[in-house]
Amino acid sequence: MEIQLWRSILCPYELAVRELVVKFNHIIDECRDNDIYSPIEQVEGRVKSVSSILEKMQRKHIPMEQMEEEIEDIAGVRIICQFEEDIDTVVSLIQKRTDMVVKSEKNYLKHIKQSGYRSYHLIIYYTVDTMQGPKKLQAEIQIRTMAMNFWATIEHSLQYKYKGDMPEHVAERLSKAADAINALDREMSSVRNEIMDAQNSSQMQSNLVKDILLNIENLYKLANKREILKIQDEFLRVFYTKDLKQLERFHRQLDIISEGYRAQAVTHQI
Ligand code: 0O2
Repeated sequence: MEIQLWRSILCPYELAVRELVVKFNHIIDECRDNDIYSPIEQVEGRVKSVSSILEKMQRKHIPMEQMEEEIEDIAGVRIICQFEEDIDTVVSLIQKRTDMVVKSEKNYLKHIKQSGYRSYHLIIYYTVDTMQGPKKLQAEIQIRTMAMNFWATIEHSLQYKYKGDMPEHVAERLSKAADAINALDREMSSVRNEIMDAQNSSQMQSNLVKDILLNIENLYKLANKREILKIQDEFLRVFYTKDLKQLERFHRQLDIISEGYRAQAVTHQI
């Protein structure tokens, strides 16, 4: 196949990966804006390299004309979660979406691969709009925890190094490392609620501070400087107490004060 043809075949897959990464990152943003814990920690995407596609076609005896149907992971997105429990949440989020249709699922958490590999895979149909019109294509979504990702990244590099012929002693050490990763995920899950609480509080605090500062900034146009300085001092005092409840109370009070000033400004205009 000519290089030019590869480019035009892979171009819609580039678009699909970019769109999917934006969409999954948007879930993180939505959660942050609403002070909700995000089941997604990080999103990565890639289009499979031509050499990797060719290698897979040779290994699986796939003819060129069936490449797009048979190679399901030309577009690949990886979703990294903090905890194993988050993986199920992300899977149901994807299943419920109207812009992605699940073709198949592989649960390597329940059926751990012999190498020790753990991850949840979904093959989806996704439609992109190109200059030639809509194109429905397939994409693979891998969902795993940070710990699983750490192991898989290293194991993948070693597989590449040994070209599928990994020495027994290396495979054995990787298998032991996979057990340790599994234990780590379980251990982290046992303190999940505490970690989530801490992260939610920190996100809540940062959203409150953002709101309060915006409110104070707006007051500069309406209130006198002395009053604003007093509010600022009070904000700093409350902030340094590190007490979220006090910060919430201050936020509510500031809202009432701002509302009063806004009403006064409207009355003056009339
Ligand atoms: P890359 O470089 O990640 O794009 P297969 O027959 O195993 O090649 P299949 O049946 O199409 O692939 O699907 P499967 O088993 O779900 O694996 C697809 C992808 O999952 C692989 O892509 C890897 O990314 C990942 N994966 C599967 N098994 C392992 C494993 O044992 N270790 C690691 N590190 N990753 C794994 P590719 O094709 O390898 O390419």
